[in-house]
Amino acid sequence: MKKNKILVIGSSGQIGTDLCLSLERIYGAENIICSDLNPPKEKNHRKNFIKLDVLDNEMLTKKVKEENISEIYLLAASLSALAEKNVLISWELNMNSLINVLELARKKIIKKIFWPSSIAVFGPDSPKLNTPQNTTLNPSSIYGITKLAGEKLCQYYYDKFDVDVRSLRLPGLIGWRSLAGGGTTDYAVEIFYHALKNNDYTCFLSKETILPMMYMDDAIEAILKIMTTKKENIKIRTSYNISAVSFTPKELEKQIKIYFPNFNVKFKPDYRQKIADSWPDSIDDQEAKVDWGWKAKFNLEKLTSEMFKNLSN
Ligand code: AKB
Repeated sequence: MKKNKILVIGSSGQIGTDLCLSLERIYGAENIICSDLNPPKEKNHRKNFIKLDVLDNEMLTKKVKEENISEIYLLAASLSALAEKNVLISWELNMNSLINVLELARKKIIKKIFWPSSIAVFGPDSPKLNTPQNTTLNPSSIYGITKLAGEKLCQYYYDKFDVDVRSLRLPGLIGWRSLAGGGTTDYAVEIFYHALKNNDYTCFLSKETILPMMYMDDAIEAILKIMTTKKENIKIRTSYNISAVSFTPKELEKQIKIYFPNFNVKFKPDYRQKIADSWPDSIDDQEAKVDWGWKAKFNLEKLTSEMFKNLSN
């Protein structure tokens, strides 16, 4: 009998780059199919890379059947800042990719799905501090609207067709293996590259903009953990709040200056400021802690030291 495999869609992006490595380590590279429109930067990490457009439903279904895929991690998406510039394309990508994958599960071709939601589901009228799991959700960005609609679809497919789809409301992610792309929280990755290369950085958010953030290793652990938790323990089928750390660009600059005392940040807020202002300062992730034992490991000090250690290597 052919072994079940895992398909990662959007494997060359920020989360995919790290997640594929971990999945390959755990399940064996021969069981992980990495797919994207663009090939991975580090080819040696990707044994099984295929070029795949998730919006090409016929090709997606063909590949899933051919490779005997049982689980899909759907990471392809247009993030918040990019989506504001390309509303229709982003709507199509973010929604139709999810529908295509949910349909594969409804037809029992695959068994399990991971799909990331975001803190972008919250809006200006959600509580700012320790934003709870269940609260007012009126996102003002098109990205947030796609994520909220996606959460509702996940719940619907679970209730109606017993589709095992699991999801996390991810904050801004900070990792060293790849740059972020098209998000409002991207400054928190770019700034590290600038600290190493130049002595200055111009931040597109104001110095006091506080946002929820997470080191990539924590995010990967959360994804692996929620996907391996027993089905009956997954009580939330929209998407779980998860949280690690919250800080402002000024606080991050201060932390970086411990390593690079001459580093200097200028602040020139642009259109992304409005998106950031609509998001929470911090997140309450009680349900994730109780239901599947979530706990973040990296605070601002630890993530800064890990970033510099790995980037300078
Ligand atoms: C973005 O900034 O758009 C993302 C997110 C918080 O979902 N990083």
